[in-house]
Amino acid sequence: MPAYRPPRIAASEITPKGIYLSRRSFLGTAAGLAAIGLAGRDAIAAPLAAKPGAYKLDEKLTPLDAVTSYNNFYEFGVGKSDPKEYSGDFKPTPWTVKVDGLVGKPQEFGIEDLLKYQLEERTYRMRCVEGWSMAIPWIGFPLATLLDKVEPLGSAKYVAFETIVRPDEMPGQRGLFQPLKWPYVEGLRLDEARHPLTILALGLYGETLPNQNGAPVRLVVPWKYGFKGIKSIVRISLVEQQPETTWKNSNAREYGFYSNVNPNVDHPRWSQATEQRIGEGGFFGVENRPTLMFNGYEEVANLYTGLDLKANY
Ligand SMILES: Nc1nc2c(c(=O)[nH]1)N[C@H]1C(S)=C(S)[C@@H](COP(=O)(O)O)O[C@H]1N2
Ligand SMILES: [Mo]
Repeated sequence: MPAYRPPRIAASEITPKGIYLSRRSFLGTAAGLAAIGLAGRDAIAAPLAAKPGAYKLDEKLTPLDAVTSYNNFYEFGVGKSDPKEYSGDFKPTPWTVKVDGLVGKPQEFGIEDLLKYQLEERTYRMRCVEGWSMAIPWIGFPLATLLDKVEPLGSAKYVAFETIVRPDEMPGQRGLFQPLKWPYVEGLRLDEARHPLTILALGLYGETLPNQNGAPVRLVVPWKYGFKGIKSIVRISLVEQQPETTWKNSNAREYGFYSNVNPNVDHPRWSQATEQRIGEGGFFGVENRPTLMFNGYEEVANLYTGLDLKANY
């Protein structure tokens, strides 16, 4: 989310170069794994087994090549190709996630610990506030599973998340131009955090997360704009007050705490009524498709009963 209306996405920028997988059933096969190896060798570390989850999409998957080369991850630079290009020095292992705050049992979790939870593959529709979208087969587990382990206290009302600060490995965190204040922080209301759709992702497309997608662990909240999906998480804190969030801190008029996908509430500088699905549109460019309320995940509507979604954007 730069401070200007992003340019229309050039078809040349998003046209998949290699093989892409349009059927998830292909993934389990040897040919599927070989194809992933060819398309994403540079970006992806290791296969990650997961049971097929209940959340599937009857939509074409966004090609792996686009998922791993058209990113927002300002710690590696503000350009869409920067995260892939400049995340090669980032070391996602070893890693621990500290879970603390208003909990009965604060704990530190290694990635090995998180990998023991029942991992599911879930294909989610993803919508960036800038107007582009993807359909991504994530691998992860419900955030609620982790929250249960630490036993939140009754006084906990929100969950705060924090990304790592590592200027030595993240070129966007060093140098003269610092687009954001570090660490990148995000937050959810506790009931949003516990919603079964909210996951911590450890992989995508049958493999562990590439650095540019938030290795080794990131948040995925499919009914909210993409910036809620904080990457490379090192700390999760249960708190009483609404936590600070990076984009609201950066520009509160344009970005709010809730950030629910809502075609009826425009960004001050552009409409949110339609979106461009990355990898679609063929030679002549990208087609617009309508953006759906809550990104199509209407089962979350009851979380917001009585809340004015125009005022609470
Ligand atoms: N730490 C951190 N997390 C982040 C961002 C970032 O700049 N830093 N960008 C956000 C934005 S704006 C989007 S759209 C998604 C993009 O996720 P993807 O690159 O895996 O598609 O990551 C989100 N998480
Ligand atoms: Mo975004």
